[in-house]
Amino acid sequence: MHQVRTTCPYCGVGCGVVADIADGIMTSVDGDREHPANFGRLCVKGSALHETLGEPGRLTRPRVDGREVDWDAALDTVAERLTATRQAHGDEAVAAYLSGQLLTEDYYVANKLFKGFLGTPHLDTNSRLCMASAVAGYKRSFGADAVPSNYEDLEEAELVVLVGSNLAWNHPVIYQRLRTAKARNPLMRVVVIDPRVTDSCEIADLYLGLAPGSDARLFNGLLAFMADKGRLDRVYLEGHADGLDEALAAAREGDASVEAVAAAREGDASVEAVAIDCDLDPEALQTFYYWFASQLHVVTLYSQGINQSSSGTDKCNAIINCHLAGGKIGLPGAGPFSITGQPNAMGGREVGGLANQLAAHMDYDTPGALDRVTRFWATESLTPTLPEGPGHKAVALFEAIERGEVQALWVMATNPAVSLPEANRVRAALAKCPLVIVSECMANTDLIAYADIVLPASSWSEKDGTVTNSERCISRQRGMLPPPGEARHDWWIISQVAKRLGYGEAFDYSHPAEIFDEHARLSGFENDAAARGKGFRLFDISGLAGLDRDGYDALAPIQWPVNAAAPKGTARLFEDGRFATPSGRARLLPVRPRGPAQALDDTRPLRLNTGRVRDQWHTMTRTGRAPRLMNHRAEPFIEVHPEDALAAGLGDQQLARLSGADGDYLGRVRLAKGQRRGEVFVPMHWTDQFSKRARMGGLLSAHLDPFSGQPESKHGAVALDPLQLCWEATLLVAADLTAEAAWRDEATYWSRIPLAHGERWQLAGGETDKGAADLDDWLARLSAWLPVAPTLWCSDPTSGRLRAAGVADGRLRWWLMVGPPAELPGLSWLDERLAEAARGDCLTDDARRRLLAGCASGEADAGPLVCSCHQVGQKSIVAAIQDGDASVEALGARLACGTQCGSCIPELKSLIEESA
Ligand SMILES: Nc1nc2c(c(=O)[nH]1)N[C@H]1C(S)=C(S)[C@@H](COP(=O)(O)OP(=O)(O)OC[C@H]3O[C@@H](n4cnc5c(=O)[nH]c(N)nc54)[C@H](O)[C@@H]3O)O[C@H]1N2
Ligand SMILES: Nc1nc2c(c(=O)[nH]1)N[C@H]1C(S)=C(S)[C@@H](COP(=O)(O)OP(=O)(O)OC[C@H]3O[C@@H](n4cnc5c(=O)[nH]c(N)nc54)[C@H](O)[C@@H]3O)O[C@H]1N2
Ligand code: SF4
Ligand SMILES: [Mo]
Repeated sequence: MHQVRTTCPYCGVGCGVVADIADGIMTSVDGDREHPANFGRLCVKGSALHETLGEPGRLTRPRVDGREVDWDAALDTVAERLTATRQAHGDEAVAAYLSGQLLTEDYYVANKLFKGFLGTPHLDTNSRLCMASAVAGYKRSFGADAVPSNYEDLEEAELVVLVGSNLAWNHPVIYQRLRTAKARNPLMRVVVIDPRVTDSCEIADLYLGLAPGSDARLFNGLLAFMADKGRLDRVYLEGHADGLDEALAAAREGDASVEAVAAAREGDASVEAVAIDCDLDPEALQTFYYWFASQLHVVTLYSQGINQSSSGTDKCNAIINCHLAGGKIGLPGAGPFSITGQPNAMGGREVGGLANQLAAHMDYDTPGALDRVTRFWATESLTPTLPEGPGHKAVALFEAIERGEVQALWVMATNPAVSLPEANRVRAALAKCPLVIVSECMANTDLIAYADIVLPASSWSEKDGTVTNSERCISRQRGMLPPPGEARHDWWIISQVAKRLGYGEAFDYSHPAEIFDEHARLSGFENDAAARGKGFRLFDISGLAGLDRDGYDALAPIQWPVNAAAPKGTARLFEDGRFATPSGRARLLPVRPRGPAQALDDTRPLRLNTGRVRDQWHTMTRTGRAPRLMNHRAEPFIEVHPEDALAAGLGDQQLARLSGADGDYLGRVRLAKGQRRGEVFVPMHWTDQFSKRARMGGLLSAHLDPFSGQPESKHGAVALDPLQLCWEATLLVAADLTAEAAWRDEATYWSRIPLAHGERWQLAGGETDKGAADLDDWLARLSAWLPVAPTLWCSDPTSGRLRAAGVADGRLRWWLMVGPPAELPGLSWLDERLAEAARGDCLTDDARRRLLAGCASGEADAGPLVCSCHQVGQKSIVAAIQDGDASVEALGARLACGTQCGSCIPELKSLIEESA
């Protein structure tokens, strides 16, 4: 057995991971105690990494037009078809759509090929849906896309403001660090600003449940408050920042567009007026304003509740304004901190992966950039030359495909068929596009159905490269296992295509270390700190240029800039009050708040909020493979305020339909008191691979921020209605019987939930059927669905309940219960019977009886998983609380829940509260 240090491939915290490898298999993972992001901690997704690996479900062979081919044929075809498209329709008919989940080296090579050699500006990334507004906001204020703060600043702050971030679920290790710091420093305060009560509120001293989209008004109000109370830092402003007067004038203008406002309040920035516009209690708002205004050490941490908005850039600047105005930046424990989502969102920004960027923090309009990059890449003699201006941003790119202007698209490591707004329209555009190339690790994704050419990529644990986390820290991901089948590294695939296009010399890489070296050299190329405004870039890692393979392999985590002036990296930016603008001074921006772009009306009266759940990662291609991550939220859901549910005729756990601009969504209602009235929340994770119709991308119209082009994914408009159903059923099937899944076609609703030894399907249907009580109907249905006919069954026609099982050679093959899932007997007990069957063991007589009768009370289903680390379900926890264990510590002592990664502690606390 040996150990390899690497970096987690999920969120932007960028935790160091130590993986144990034995006989070519990763047997376990642990947090790296020496990594500065996590110091040994991991969250539940990180600690389940080894459970998501393995060949089943992976793409292992290249495919062209549905046929498996060898690599030579696949690469030749890519090159031929790209060339044909360019010849027929011009260079700009070719485009790429990349991802913050590519490694920096993959990203660099793709950007170089498309922008540098194919001469098309149309290369964008899913960071457009994620960080684009934060990038634009930083650039407008600081002159560079640079996150000033770091994780330690969060721990050292006296006030931490979480705005539009559910840190507890989405950056769990940083949340745990903050929680620990707060326990150590009783004076530290935490404020959560989010329309929805989230688990992050567990450590909040103050929660502001504002009207969706009203954040700019709130921070404008704060700026006016600081001015009114004499809390501006005049000395800092004089020395280091411009634009206060304009920003303050705009802040005082008030706002008439936020939807909670009944009457326009032009010219009123009093706390009361702002509170009305944001639909907040004035006293609570005033408290926040006092805390912020009177405290120097404030970190405002913001994420998608700010960025994913049609005025996201302005919202970022409204926050940054307050920090600049109070001098709360460039100090330990202070700064406006945009936390990144994807593991390498930051690396993508560094190489220039956004369509408005060229390379290495140079934009098209950066003085001298085009010429400099042309010389660095030695493309002077090429036709075409480098594009001269920005390309299409993500949403516009798919519109260009729809119009037929872009005829060839190469997608790498992202799933636009799910994650873009108007996802059904995106699908139609993809279906129409003459050439769609998809580089992907997994065999079944919604996007692959639209691909003409499928290229199998290596994945985490197989590939080598670097990622940059939220605090500008560059860490190594290290390869330790061979890719399955013929899967290859992304950088290799791109370089091979480049060679076939005739650019062999410029893409003659044999290892990612060489690419990293080139990237590091470009960052420092003609990058003179003395020449601010004349091509100076803050992003400079020239100090890492020239690393040989061993040096690269041994690279320890380090924060950029890394150069001659800062050979050990830079923990915090702007400590000297010098910014990256031509004048060296930061800018406050005038912000005029705008509410959500999507209007509500009688047909779609509810505000749609979308986001993440604790145990899933995006489209679930990896986390969906770990059964223990599937049970926290097993099915697609809709969180609704109890009174809105009542008005719609819906109860908890009932199935319902949301109808939106571009499609609908079927999910199970979760009554949520923390949800505001008139608003619903759905997860972004489910795809056609896991449920019949639960893709949130089809609910949203594309409303874009004018500066960043980022779509407004947080403020849709929907209608909520019950699903009219006659039956609901739970079907458990052995893994080898799931391929056909004939029950899919008959169900109005289905959800697939992988188990350790098979699959669980939640089914519902019969909108026009006569119902579930008829036993003959069910037996016929089951015989049509499954190769093993029902062998055991029992039914209660009066209540419409049925239990049945298929047993072959004495072994359990499937099990069915008609009735709502709330009545499930022990799922893990049933899964264990499937495990027995897989081992060839027969059912005992006792087990046969229990299959029909349900389980003894001790084995009843433990309910939805709360603690994923120790597999503790909600029902067991509630039982323990009722038994007297009414504290997190007591529950931990009895059931072990909450004792490992700590992510479920907020949920434990709310269960204790609810039970009380
Ligand atoms: N478990 C898990 N963790 C992840 C990911 C994942 O898929 N799963 N993805 C990663 C990625 S790529 C990203 S970008 C990050 C995202 O991390 P977050 O930004 O924390 O994630 P979201 O859940 O999308 O949205 C955050 C919050 O914004 C709130 N919000 C909605 N509208 C508004 C508003 O108008 N104002 C305010 N103030 N808040 C609002 C939502 O209610 C939600 O609680 O997470 C990363 N971490
Ligand atoms: N409504 C709504 N929409 C949203 C959001 C929201 O909050 N609400 N959030 C947005 C945000 S912030 C984000 S980041 C996006 C995320 O959305 P996507 O990027 O579309 O989702 P992922 O599932 O992360 O897609 C990554 C794909 O790359 C594959 N992959 C993984 N590693 C590799 C690799 O090394 N190489 C290759 N070639 N493939 C690989 C995975 O199997 C997966 O299919 O969604 C956005 N869309
Ligand atoms: S916090 Fe993020 S980076 Fe750390 S283990 Fe969890 S998912 Fe991975
Ligand atoms: Mo993201």
